[in-house]
Amino acid sequence: MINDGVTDSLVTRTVYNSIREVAMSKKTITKSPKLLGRLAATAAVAILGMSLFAASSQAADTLGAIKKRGALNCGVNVGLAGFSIPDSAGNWTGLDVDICRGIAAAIFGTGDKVKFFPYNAQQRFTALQSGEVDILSRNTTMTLTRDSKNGFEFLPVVYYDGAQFMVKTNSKFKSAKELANQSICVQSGTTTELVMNEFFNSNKIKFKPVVMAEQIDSENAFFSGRCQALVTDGSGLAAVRAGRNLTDKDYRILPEVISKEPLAAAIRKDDPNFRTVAYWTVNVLMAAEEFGITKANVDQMKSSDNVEIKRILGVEPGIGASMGIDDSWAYNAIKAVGNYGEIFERNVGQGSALKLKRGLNAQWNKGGLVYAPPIR
Ligand SMILES: N[C@@H](CCC(=O)N[C@@H](CS)C(=O)NCC(=O)O)C(=O)O
Repeated sequence: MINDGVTDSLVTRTVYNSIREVAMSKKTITKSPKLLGRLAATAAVAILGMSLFAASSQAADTLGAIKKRGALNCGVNVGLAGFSIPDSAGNWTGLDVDICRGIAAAIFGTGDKVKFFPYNAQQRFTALQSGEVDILSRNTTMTLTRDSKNGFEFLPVVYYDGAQFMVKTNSKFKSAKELANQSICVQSGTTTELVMNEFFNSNKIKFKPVVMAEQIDSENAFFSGRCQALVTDGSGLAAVRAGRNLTDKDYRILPEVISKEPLAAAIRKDDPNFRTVAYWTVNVLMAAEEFGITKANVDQMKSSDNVEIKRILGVEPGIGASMGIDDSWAYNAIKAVGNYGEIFERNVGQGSALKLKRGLNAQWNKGGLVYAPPIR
């Protein structure tokens, strides 16, 4: 079984167990006629379970519930500089936070109608599955099993990342391959735990994993010298370092990028209408950067002659209405948080403590992977 920080849903587990039970009893089928009845019943339960799962994944009206509640419930990290962090007054900022504010603005006209719920790596999936939050916007890697086993759907990638190692700058380590027999601090319930094992095993390097459930314990173990390296997403390392007012003069990130970690917000696969709104809001923030629409010029841009800009900003009506929201959905989202480039720079880019380069996160026509499909 793949351990990808995935928590099985009850229904998935029940169906899986029923099918396994059927498979295991196949051998004795001819010896016990009673068993045939039991098998039929077990299979029926499995099918019922599957159809209940399918029904529940069709039935919900998440968008309606959000509108009725008057706020979007957004799951975020407990505190990761640049991505989601509360200030002393409890105001949340960060790239992941702005994605939720943008979606809230598309629905309600203001980015303030959003409630933030902080989760550690292990809690996050149950929170989304149980309906405690409508969306999980928390430095989460899009993977197949998080989709297939948890019943999640990922929105467009907001940060293309990869796992890396951080060491003390004055240590002897210049490459991850020099970490043989060293203690490596890692957080459980993450893709990092998995890719770190794969990296060392495939390179036949022995190492000592120090696995902690809470990021803070993992960080403390590393900064107190219990581990020689800390491993997580490159952006996470920059965030941890910046969060402690440290720079590359103190702690260095080693060059090997040992995995692909496309970070994206996740939603339940239960309401296609909410999916449309959330998915296209992230896209439209990216399109806004491509078309030069900013938080500052969005009003002027309404008089642009460009037909795609007109559609985006609702000057040419119909797009918002087609999703069951106001035609100024994109105008409101951009006005609330700015375009994707502004969100990036403000929170994690050169204008922030993290100082991350755009790299893969540049627009497609600037050498990156950020590519919004047509808004039409
Ligand atoms: N992107 C990876 C790692 C995400 C992750 O949880 N990273 C850690 C290390 S930066 C974190 O954010 N921990 C904070 C916490 O759990 O409070 C994943 O989706 O599994």
